[in-house]
Amino acid sequence: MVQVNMDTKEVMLKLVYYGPALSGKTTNLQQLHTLLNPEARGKMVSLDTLDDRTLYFDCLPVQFGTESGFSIKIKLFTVPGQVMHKSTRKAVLVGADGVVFVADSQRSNASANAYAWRDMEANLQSNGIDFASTPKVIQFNKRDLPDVKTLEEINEQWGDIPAVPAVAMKGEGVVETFCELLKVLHRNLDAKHDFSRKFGVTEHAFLSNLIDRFDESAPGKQLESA
Ligand SMILES: Nc1nc2c(ncn2[C@@H]2O[C@H](COP(=O)(O)OP(=O)(O)OP(=O)(O)O)[C@@H](O)[C@H]2O)c(=O)[nH]1
Ligand SMILES: [Mg+2]
Repeated sequence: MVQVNMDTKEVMLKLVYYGPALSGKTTNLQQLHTLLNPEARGKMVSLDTLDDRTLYFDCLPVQFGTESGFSIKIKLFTVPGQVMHKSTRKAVLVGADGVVFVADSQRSNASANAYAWRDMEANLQSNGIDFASTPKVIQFNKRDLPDVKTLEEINEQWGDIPAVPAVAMKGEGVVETFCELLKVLHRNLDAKHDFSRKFGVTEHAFLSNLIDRFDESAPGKQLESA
């Protein structure tokens, strides 16, 4: 869980976007790549098929500094959602510090979401990562499509786990989802390393440093900085 190197003042995080096939995991990383300032992100690598289905993973490095001199280095990954890529999904989850579960909000996708959720839980556990304490956020994507579950239904079903509605294709909810996971992760760092007190990186400082790296026009930026 969460590597902190005190000598170099670096925090290294691996975050994985998980979910059923075609839910929009790759789209989330593509949007983050577009919305982040070039100095805050590296090259996005996608290992996919000719028709853009993820075959192994996508990877996007994100990096930002804090006033107290810490460098936060994040590697974002996606898994391939198609059922047949089970062993690849497990391999991508190795060493994950947090997950975004990208669900497809359409009612017709409810069982695919549930299957992928159980698959994620099993793969985390078999990698020796405790599912219950893993920081996680659910994104309910594709809110633009007809016959999607209402937000009330979603809250009722998914309880305490933070849920963010999104239209990833348009960039809506993408920044919010990422920031929500980092909030949960900061709390984790606090619990483990007493991060805020020892190193002067409060939750607000942590998030505002990240939000500053997004383009002015990024959906969610104004909301988050308010
Ligand atoms: N209508 C709609 N389509 C979306 C949205 N987000 C993504 N899509 C589309 O859904 C399709 C699949 O998106 P991807 O991001 O490739 O899905 P994925 O989860 O990476 O799929 P796999 O790699 O196969 O697991 C693409 O055609 C996207 O343009 C959305 O918010 N609304
Ligand atoms: Mg993909």
